[in-house]
Amino acid sequence: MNIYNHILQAKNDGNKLLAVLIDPDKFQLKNALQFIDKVNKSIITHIFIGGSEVGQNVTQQLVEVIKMLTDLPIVLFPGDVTQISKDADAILFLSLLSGRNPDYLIDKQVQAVPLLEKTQLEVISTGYILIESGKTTAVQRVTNTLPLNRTDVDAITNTAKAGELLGKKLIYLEAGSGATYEVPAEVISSVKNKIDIPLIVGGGIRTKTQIENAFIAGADMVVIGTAFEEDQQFFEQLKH
Ligand code: 1GP
Repeated sequence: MNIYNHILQAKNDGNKLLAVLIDPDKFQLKNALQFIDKVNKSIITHIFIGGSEVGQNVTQQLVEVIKMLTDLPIVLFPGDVTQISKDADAILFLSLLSGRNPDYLIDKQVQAVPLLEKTQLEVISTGYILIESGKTTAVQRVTNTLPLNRTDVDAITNTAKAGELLGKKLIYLEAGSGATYEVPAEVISSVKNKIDIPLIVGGGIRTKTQIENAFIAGADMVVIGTAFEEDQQFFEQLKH
């Protein structure tokens, strides 16, 4: 089964998914063996690879190494076209729907086409929505866009619905890596009630309770980067 159909099936069956986000810019290759061993023994279902500010070729190297160490699906979550690796399994083909910068709505995607044509990557069209989270995050800085106001539930929900109507296969609510506040539960549940496609939520989630709250509110998949980077004991805590 391809990766999207698996996510869709999990959503329909009510099985929750958890992704670890590895940022090639921050991750030390020498720690890969130990880190991925923890990932393999945990409840994590997907490995996302990507970041807002990543040097050329770093992603390709990282994907090659991680692929040797795990059977989990490797999904690119690219901040730029330079982060496309043919050795991953799938790519979230992101369009930044919360912003009004044409570069991140359509231009990067056009640039990506000739690169994607050289790969077998499963391309998953994803509406990416950045939500204000208490500080200026890297996504905001790099894309030069404003996040949506976290209290404007209608604007966020309508943006997500517009993404679905445009044909996106996933909606990703993003507070930004290292966010002070995660996406509010009322935002997640409002979006969930409005769309039929799977819903991913990430940014600023650091505790088991926050993960559970996101799932209860309606997230089908939660993505965590910083908490695993900073505290590998967190893998253990999630088992209980
Ligand atoms: C994934 O950007 C997030 O959507 C990851 O955020 O690093 O705060 O977990 P954290």
